[in-house]
Amino acid sequence: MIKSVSTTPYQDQKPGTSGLRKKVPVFQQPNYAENFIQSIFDSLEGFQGKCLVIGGDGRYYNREVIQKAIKMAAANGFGKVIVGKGGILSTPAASHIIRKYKAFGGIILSASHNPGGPTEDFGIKYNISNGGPAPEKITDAIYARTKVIDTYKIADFADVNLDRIGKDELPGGTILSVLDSVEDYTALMEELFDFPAIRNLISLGFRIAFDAMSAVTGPYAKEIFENRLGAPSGSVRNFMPLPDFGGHHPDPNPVHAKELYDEMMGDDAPDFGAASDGDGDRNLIIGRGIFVTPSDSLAILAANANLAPGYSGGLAGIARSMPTSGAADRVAEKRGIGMYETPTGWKFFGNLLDAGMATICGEESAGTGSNHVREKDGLWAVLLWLNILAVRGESVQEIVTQHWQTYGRNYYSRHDYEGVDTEAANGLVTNLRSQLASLPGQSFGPLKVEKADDFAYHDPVDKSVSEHQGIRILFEGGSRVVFRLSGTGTSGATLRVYLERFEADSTRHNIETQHALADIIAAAETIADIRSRTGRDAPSVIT
Ligand code: G16
Repeated sequence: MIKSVSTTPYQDQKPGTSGLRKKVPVFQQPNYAENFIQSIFDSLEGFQGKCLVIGGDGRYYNREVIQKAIKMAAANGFGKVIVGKGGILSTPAASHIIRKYKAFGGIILSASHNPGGPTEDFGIKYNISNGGPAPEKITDAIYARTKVIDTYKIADFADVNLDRIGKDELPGGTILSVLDSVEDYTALMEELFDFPAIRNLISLGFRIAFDAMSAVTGPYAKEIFENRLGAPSGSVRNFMPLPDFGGHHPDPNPVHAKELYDEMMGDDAPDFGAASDGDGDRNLIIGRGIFVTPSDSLAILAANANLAPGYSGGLAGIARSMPTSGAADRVAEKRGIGMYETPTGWKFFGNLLDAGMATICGEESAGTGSNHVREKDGLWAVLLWLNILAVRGESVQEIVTQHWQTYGRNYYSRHDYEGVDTEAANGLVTNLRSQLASLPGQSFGPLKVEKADDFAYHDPVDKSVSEHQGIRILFEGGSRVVFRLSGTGTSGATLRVYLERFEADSTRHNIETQHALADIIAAAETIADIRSRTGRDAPSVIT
């Protein structure tokens, strides 16, 4: 039986960089999740009888919302619902399942790298039939709908069994299929990468340490690294997905994966360290004694991708988000392939990938991926690194150093000021905007501003325009600082300050990063007045 339930709208359901993210108690308000899910369905056309994929990263409240989403999908007329076993799908696996089973779209429940638990974060996002996050046109329509919604539809049947793999017909006729995506995902990875070469490398004693951060990639990583590639048991750590990620931030960076980082910097470090985040789309790459920045990782993967079977024909082009360093641009230039600069948010890569203009994409926020799915993919990045290491037979350190010698080094760092008062953060951005016209020509220490703007993206495929995507201050000589407010935080505002300096001279490639960027850090402070406006003496996180 289908029920139509009266509801009242919430005014705060605007999707951010990647869907709607809020604290769990916000999602637990009456009809909060239902309103948003119905608003998604109300913004779509033509899904009657079609298939919807539903899965999440297993965080606290995942199971409850999955049950609601299944009942609402059935009531709204979807003919089939595919759900991950236990309600769990990593974000890249969800993208793959949508594509493989030609679904109409998918609902992904995740707040990515944000902490989980009864008072922590939760999120819902919608992905379209190409497997990628809905473009702004759709997220804008969803938001508009949330503001006026007055009813939602839900089927009145008992909770379904999410733990039994197989198919069932739900009352009303919708087919429910529960599957274990590890098999499908692993098969895709085996097509792209030279598993025998990696297995051989590992059999020769190459040691890997993968930290699943008590999050969704654990079962995938165990299967791939230990069972298929032969890494000794224990190579994959924290592999049991937990609803609160063991109380940690499942954010793969040197700060939140500190134990792994310290081990990789210590004596007797493994050869290769890596981690992934809450929903499996981000990655951290560390060699023995060297952390690889996500921007460098993108450039190195793009320069060497042809060593993996899935990319042996070369790349059509590379895309990166605007705040990501220009390291990949140098690779694209040398190879004579397309280079695209998009706003922050994986959704902006979808059109370029669908049009065959870009093959590999990446972001400074630890996301890298390719045209194999339409999400960034943590394990994919780790496997491409392993494939390159297996073929080249060199260490991470050697590969990175040689890359810098060939292309120059883009020193790069991001300073985050988290939980800043929203008004203060907005004031800081407004103040920066008001300076854009007067900054060019001004000097800050040794740096002279060449150009300053508020980044706007003109999508070359659908011609849509996205404005106000970050304040860029470009200095003569190629250094720059970018300021933007995060679109994924759930408390107050997070100011992100992205700092970059290019160094061609290889005798100057071993400077400590913060030291190498000191002039730019000082200029950023003077221009934006960060300390007095945020009331903070220092960033909360430096990566
Ligand atoms: C999401 C988006 C990414 C973006 C990141 C950070 O990642 O998919 O494209 O780079 O947020 O965004 P912001 O700087 O606005 O916080 P994830 O891994 O959180 O889904």
